[in-house]
This record gives sequence, structure tokens and C-alpha cells, in this order.
Amino acid sequence: MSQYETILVEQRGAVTLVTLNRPQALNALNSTVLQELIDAFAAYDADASQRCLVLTGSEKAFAAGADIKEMQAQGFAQMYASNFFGGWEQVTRTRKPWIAAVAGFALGGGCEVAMMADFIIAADSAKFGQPEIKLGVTPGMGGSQRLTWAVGKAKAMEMCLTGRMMGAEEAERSGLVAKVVPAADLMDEAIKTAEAIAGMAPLAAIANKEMVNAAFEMTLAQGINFERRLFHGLFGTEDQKEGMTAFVEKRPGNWTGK
Ligand code: CO8
Repeated sequence: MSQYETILVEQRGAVTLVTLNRPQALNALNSTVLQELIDAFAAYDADASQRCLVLTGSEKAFAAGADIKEMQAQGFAQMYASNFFGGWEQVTRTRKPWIAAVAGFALGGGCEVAMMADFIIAADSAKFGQPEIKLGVTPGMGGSQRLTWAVGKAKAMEMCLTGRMMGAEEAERSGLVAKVVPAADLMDEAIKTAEAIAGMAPLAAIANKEMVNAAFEMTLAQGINFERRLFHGLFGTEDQKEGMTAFVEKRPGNWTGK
């Protein structure tokens, strides 16, 4: 029995599978979903047996946005005092790798959560968009920033100002998603990819993730220096010795995460 109301969490070997589960609202993200994801992601990060996580929704919707019905009546003071949805920052602080597997609608907050992932694998049915302008508002969970980083100003501005949806093929061409697969293959592909990552040296996985993310926060010179220092640091790990010895001995690495 899952201890959660709005998500399902399952461990498949070293891969944690988290499924958004509010089908009646197309997986709209409310405060309960957020709190449950914070808890599930923290549990994943703390569990040494788990090496990669996949977040997914349903065939029809990854998530159709933040829950409009929850937000509708709120005023500025309430939103500001509660720092409404500020908790998503905690999800983005997950240290270990995670993938968003997206089928159907990924709109508004749904698109924004997918973009918080380390990368997105999309079904050919996926539709991405930031339609908040149609509700008289804007993205509020990082969409104006992450979409612009991902696809550049022209497409990000056009999508935010018109609220139009972008299909999977265009999303791949534009750099928003890593890979598009037939809808029927989405979960197999996402789990297979997660298993491949889960089979890597755990500290190297975290270090690779930190480095790529540093590219968004640092100058090129700072980022390259950060990369080199972390690279040097991995020579203090057992897994570096094991990985390089395994290569020389022509066998797979046997990682300890030390
Ligand atoms: N919130 C609440 N309920 C929703 C949402 C949503 N975002 N999306 C769908 N639902 C509900 C519908 O109200 C409907 O419920 P009911 O059956 O009770 O009427 C049920 O889900 C099924 O939806 P539809 O009947 O509309 O299904 P369709 O297949 O006809 O349409 C769409 C699918 C096109 C996805 C349509 O549902 C839609 O346009 N949804 C809203 C998309 C949207 O505008 N998303 C952006 C929301 S705002 C946002 O995400 C801001 C994020 C930043 C917040 C940060 C705060 C700091």
C-alpha cells in the first residue's frame, strides 16, 4: 500500500518509478501532490539502493498544469505569505538522477515539472505548453526560465505569449526533450534508460549531474574549473579505481558508491 494519495511509488530494482495519479484532474498539481513529491523524492535521494528515478503521468496527461481550482480564489497576500509552490525548489534539489517520461499533455506547471527533470523522454503523443497567459497569468514554476534555456528566446517567447502547444517532434528538434518514442514504448524506454543510469558509478552520476547543471549557473571559466575540480575529486573514490581497472581488465565495473 502506497502511503500517498495522489502519486504511486514503486521500486523496480534500483529504479524508483513515481506516477502522478489524479486522473480525474488530468494530474493537475495541487499542494498535496507537491508535498507528496517532495517526500517521495527525498526518500529516493536518501535510499542508497535506488540509483535513478522516473516520474511519469498517464497516457492522456503527464500533468495539465497547476491545479487551477486550488489557485482560483487565492489572493496576493495568501500566495505571498505561503510562498505558494515555493516547495518545488526542494524537488529540483534532488541530487541523484531523475527522468521525466511524458505522454499526453504537459502544460503549465506540468511542462515546468518535466523541465525540472534531468532530461525528458517523450511519447510521440506528448504536447508541451505554457498556456498560463490564457488564464491571465504567467508560468510560476520556472517555465519562463527553463523553457528559454531549453529552446531559446524565439520559441519560448512565442509559446508563452500565444499559449500554443508544441508536439513531441518539434520538442525534440528544439532541444526540449532528449528522445521521442512511440507512445506504447514510453515506459519501457524510460525504465531501460533509468536502469542504464542506475548501473553507473553512483558518485559519478551525481557529479555528472552537478556539472551539467553548473553550466546554467556559472560562467564558462567557472564551470570548467568546477568540472576539473570535481573530476580530480573522483580520483579519491574507490569507484574510479574500479572503473579504470575494469576497463583495463575488459570487464564491467562493480561499483560500491565509495
Ligand atoms: N487544474 C485543475 N483541473 C484541471 C486542470 C488544471 N490545470 N486541467 C484539467 N483539469 C480538469 C478539468 O477541469 C476537468 O475536470 P471536470 O471533469 O471536473 O470538469 C478534467 O480535468 C478533465 O479536463 P477536460 O475536460 O478539460 O479535458 P479535455 O480533454 O477536454 O482538455 C486540456 C484537456 C486541453 C488539457 C484542458 O483540460 C486544459 O486546457 N487544462 C488546463 C491547462 C492549463 O491551463 N494549464 C495551466 C494551469 S496554470 C499553471 O500551471 C501555473 C503553474 C505555475 C504555478 C506556480 C504558482 C507559484
